[in-house]
Amino acid sequence: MGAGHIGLPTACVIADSGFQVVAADINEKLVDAVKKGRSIITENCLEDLVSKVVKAKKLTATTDVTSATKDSDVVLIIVPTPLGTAGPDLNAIKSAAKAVARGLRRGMLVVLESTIYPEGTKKILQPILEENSGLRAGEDFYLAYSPERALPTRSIEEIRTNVRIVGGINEISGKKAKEFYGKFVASEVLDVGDSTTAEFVKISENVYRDVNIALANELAMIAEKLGVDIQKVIDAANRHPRVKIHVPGAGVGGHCIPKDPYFFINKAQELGLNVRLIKTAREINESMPEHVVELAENALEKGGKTPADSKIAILGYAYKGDTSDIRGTPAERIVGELKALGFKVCIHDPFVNYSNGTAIEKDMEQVVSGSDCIVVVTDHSQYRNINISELAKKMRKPGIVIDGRNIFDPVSIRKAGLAYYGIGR
Ligand code: SAJ
Repeated sequence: MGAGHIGLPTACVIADSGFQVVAADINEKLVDAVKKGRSIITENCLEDLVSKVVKAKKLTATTDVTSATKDSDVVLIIVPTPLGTAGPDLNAIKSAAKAVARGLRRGMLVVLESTIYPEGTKKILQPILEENSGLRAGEDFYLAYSPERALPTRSIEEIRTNVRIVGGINEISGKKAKEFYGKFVASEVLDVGDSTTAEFVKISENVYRDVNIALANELAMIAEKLGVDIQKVIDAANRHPRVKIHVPGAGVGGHCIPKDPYFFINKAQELGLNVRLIKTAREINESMPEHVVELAENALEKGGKTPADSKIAILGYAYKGDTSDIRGTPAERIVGELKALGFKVCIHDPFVNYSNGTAIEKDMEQVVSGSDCIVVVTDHSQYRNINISELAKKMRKPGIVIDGRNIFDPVSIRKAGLAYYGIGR
């Protein structure tokens, strides 16, 4: 249930391992594309795999979740839990659960893969399934949690090869889930003993990343003031066998890392706890787009430019390199704030075609030509190979580079006659 960014690659991997799979989704466009052996989800190798398993008649698609459930032995719920005003929004899980419950039969296994609050499988999902089916979880049907942990751009490979975490609402449910995932996961399937622990694992992983990126960003702020290059510091510090400092940058985007900390923040509040570190990390990372705007604004002012006579070229709109995914991208805020300040902004991205009414160009030369300032927002591979001296020729004086992903060598940029500002360098 749910044939989106993770659901569809998962359906394909399972179908490719020999199971008969039906991808059920409320989005007709998505379902129609799958029926034709195509994908409207962009993910490496996905198009080919959808086509292969549909041709082999191993994967079909439907918008009728209840009948898809009736025809199945295992149901995986893989729907989004986007950040709403009061925290992560669980409505998709709840409505999927109702539709699944109406098709539930004895002996089936239901697994939730979407990120949810700790205790969510037992306290949110289980009652909906039981009330709408009249069956008892853990007795009449089995219920487990197994977080999807695949990195967008490498989803197919990671669904197949990452260690798979499972936890049941009772022992037999965990055992059934482990047995199922063991049929197509190439590495270990780790039963952590219960669904709440499995939920906790998933949120912890993304919080770990958020807090570590925030630390890198905070160190970068100190380095910037001291005139120290944070990348030199990180490269040297990471030679220590027990240190792994993350990469400071223009902001943390995507649909997981900026949202998942709120599962802990809200749950902790309910438990009477104040999780200061997790909240502060969010604040630091959320402030980074604004910092990038300030760097550009200050550098242009120093160069004697006003917003009215400045053109800014944004390189990259996606939330991370080499993807067209713009969910939660820091670029949206950077562009919005620069425009609000009165700057003329042009955007280049090799993969992204649109953004809320703003044209995104594919021709980098056109975007960069005549600009006073370049702001790198996304670390697309192609930007790392830019010919700096050619770039300098196309820009207007004074020529400023704001490197929001620390992908350039400051020395070569300055040698080319451009001013360089990175995050912490
Ligand atoms: N970023 C930094 N500095 C870093 C690393 C990343 O600023 O050192 C930024 C990136 O530019 C990007 C954002 O963070 O804007 C997130 O990118 P990401 O590649 O780190 O993570 P996601 O959101 O694409 O995928 C994460 C993954 N989680 C972990 O690595 C712990 C993935 O495995 C999960 O499946 C996914 O979240 C999810 O669905 O939860």
